[in-house]
Amino acid sequence: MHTNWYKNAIVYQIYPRSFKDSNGDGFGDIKGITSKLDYLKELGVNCVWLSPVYDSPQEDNGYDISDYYNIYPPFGTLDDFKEMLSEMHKRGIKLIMDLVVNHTSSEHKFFKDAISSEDSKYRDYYIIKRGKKNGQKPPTNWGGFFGGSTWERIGDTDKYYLHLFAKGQPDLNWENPEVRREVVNILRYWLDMGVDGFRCDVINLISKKQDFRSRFPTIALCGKDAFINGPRLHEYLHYLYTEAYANYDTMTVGETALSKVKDVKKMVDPKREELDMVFNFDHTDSDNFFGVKYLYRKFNLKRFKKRLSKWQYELEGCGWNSLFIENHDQRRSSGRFNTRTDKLKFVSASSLATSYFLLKGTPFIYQGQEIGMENADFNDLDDYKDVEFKNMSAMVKKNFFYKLLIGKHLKDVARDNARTPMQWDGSEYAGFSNVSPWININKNKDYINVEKALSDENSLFYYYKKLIDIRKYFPSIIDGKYELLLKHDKNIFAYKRKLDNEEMLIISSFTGKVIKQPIDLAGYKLLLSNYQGNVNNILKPYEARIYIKDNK
Ligand code: ISL
Repeated sequence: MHTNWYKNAIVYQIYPRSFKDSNGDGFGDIKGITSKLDYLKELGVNCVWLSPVYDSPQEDNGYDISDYYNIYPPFGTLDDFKEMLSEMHKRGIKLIMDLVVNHTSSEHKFFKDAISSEDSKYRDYYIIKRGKKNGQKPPTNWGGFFGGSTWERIGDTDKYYLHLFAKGQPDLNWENPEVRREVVNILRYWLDMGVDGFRCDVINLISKKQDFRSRFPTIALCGKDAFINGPRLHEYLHYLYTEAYANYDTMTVGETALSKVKDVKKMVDPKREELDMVFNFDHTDSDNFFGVKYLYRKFNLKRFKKRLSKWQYELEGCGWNSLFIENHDQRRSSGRFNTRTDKLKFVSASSLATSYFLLKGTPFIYQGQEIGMENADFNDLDDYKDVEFKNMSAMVKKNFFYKLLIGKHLKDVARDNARTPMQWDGSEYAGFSNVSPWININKNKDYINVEKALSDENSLFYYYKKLIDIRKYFPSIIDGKYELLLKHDKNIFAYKRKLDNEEMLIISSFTGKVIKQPIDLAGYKLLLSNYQGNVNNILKPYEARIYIKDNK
């Protein structure tokens, strides 16, 4: 029943509210996605990860679910969903959905019932504790992912509910077996409909230490040892596997921010039957301190390589990696990781793409990444809509210490940077919609758009397409061992992938300068480069090359 198709998957992430609006309300929808499947087919991906489309009050753009069995009406209907799924399958594209089960929305009927009375059948579905000082103070000093306390008082009672994210995202109590059973029902419902797997949102947070006591104060995420990689996490993951995934040919990828490789090894060891792979953020955090994106730190290639390589080496033979440089929570990679938005844009973006795409694991492309979409960079702070941004800006306004520490970078790291509408063409609303959309379109839509990319055979789009072809063709890219070269070089990311006689050599320059190319290329044949006319011992600005050698 269970195959390893996830190893051959090339995944495209769709953030539905910003992908394509089909009915002129300025908001992306499911029919819009269906209308663009031929575009995905042309790119060559064979799987889509769809960010949440379930019914939701949208406080956190759908990561706050009020009904797991229905679609948010502005996205369309269940019939639209089934049609999209069948059109994907016709094109050989699988679909993994976002599974958000660390928390529900506060509008979910279970939560509404739970807080309506101490005797509610659903009271124990959530984490509700008595506050300190007769309910005047929260039960603990824990700090949440979007800033502020993790506790919200229930009316004027002395009780508080736990929410690691926004107030409208109460955490579920996984200690309660009925909660776990309900999650299995949700999984089976979508799997029975034909969905191929799940991206499991913040799945490393579902098990909490049960002491519920305060911790030594820290600037961010105080108390995190109580909720990251909790004591029963592996047990819960295995339960979902045996009760749901085992009966279907699924792919699962868990989001595990701030988990360490040693914790993840157990989650992705196939023998333990938990998850197929996880998203870790060590490499995307290489331009900040302590995994806190507001604490900006200059990008450093050695650190980036070291972090990626650590996961490559540590999971070799015992688990699988996911590979990504963008998603809906990260700012755009264009202009990040030493890449450029000037005339070196194409070479720098394609060099970065080469470096991550041919590592061992399943690659993900976030919508718009393939055409080099850039940060929103709005002038007016009111144009940012994200709940995280609003909470953090409010904190910065209120607190001088925060202003000093993080105020400067708020806009650079805003999640809306990657959430502006997909730029299909250069028309007034970028071909996304025929009315003004829910969030502004990037000013650069005239020259960065799909229509332009498709009409230029040297575009980033076609470069990604070639990388995808290479992944599909050469077995060493799927199963070959990884070997980092030039570990101490601060400008070049180079590595080998080896399987039996087949050996691939990948070289990516991360600098705008012309530099020496130090690797002996004897016996290698050039497969792809982002320049024409390569000179063996010289690398042009951001030059990338992929070589093959047959050791027979
Ligand atoms: O975006 C982040 C910080 O800016 C991350 O810490 C993020 O909150 C974390 O990776 C969890 O993300 C996921 O769960 C959140 C949701 O807001 C994100 O969009 C989702 O990817 C809560 O469901």
